Amino acid sequence: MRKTRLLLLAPVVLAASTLSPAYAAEKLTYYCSAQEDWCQLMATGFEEATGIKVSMTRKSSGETLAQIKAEASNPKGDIWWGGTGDPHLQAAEEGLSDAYESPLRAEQHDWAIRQSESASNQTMGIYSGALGYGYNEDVLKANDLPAPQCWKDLLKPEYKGHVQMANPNSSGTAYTTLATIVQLFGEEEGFEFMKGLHKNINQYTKSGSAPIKAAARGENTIGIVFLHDAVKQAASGFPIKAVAPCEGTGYEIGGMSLIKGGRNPENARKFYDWALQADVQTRALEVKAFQVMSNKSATSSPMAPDLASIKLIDYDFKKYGSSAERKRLLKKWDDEVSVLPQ
Ligand code: S7P
Repeated sequence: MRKTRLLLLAPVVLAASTLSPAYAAEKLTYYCSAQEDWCQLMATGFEEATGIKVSMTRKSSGETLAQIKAEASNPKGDIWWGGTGDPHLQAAEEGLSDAYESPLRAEQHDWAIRQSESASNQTMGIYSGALGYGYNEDVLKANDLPAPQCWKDLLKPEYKGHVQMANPNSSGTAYTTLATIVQLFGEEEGFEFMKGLHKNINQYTKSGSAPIKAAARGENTIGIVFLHDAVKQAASGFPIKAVAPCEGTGYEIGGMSLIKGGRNPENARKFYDWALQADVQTRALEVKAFQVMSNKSATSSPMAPDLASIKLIDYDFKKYGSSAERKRLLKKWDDEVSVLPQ
């Protein structure tokens, strides 16, 4: 009889503790769209630094945006860290993120602050990196293929079945590719390029870095990815060569946003400030993440792609990160490119 009463009381006690501020102060629900190992390093680093328990979900940039939208009436996440800036800008425009100005702001590069200002401080630039592709030198040689150097080389018939990229709906990397090609060649020629490329694609993956990981394993030849993701594979000992395409290329400003209506807003701001520190950003090198970090004092590796030596386009983040343009381009790609026979 006594036992039953105790059991009945237990859920009540649990519910009360869930609501108590002391309990809430120890949690953070963290959505991450960078590479899994970097996401994990940030989660454990923050837990060690603060004692706050982190619950992490890793998904690609487009997928995370879709999840935050789906949860908007009952938000589950507190902070979204990493992933390309365009979907973070779209989240800001759609009122899914909160404005915040960190005390660490003055330590950040101008490009990171500009990204934030362009979205009324509802997102923040945390790293930058150029788009391009990488190929497996051994697989290329084994197939007697020439080394590609330009975007347009990827349209050549000899590369049929040798090129892989992600699906731009799920992947921020692939959406950056689509927006880059449109900005580089104009919309009409850009879509002709995407249709020509489609003929050579062996698979559209869900995650942006999957094509270069497959190339590293020898299961693919050329992967369209951010250059730092190709360099990561080379630095891990795989025969991967990174290519900054001869015509010029786009780039990303990776984002961080506070999720509107998150249950632990104070802890989310703690994470935000912590993630902007130079020493925290320098730790990216431990997992071979070779982006240019937003904090001006973060250390970069000599292996990191040198953005100053790459022909970068003036990527229009405002336009291509806007909700209407991103939706329009993705629909057009779905309707006119992905449905074509290969
Ligand atoms: O951390 C590496 C990186 O390439 O991953 C992010 C990427 O958007 C995540 O993958 P998806 O393409 O699948 O969204 C980039 O922001 C980042 O540089």
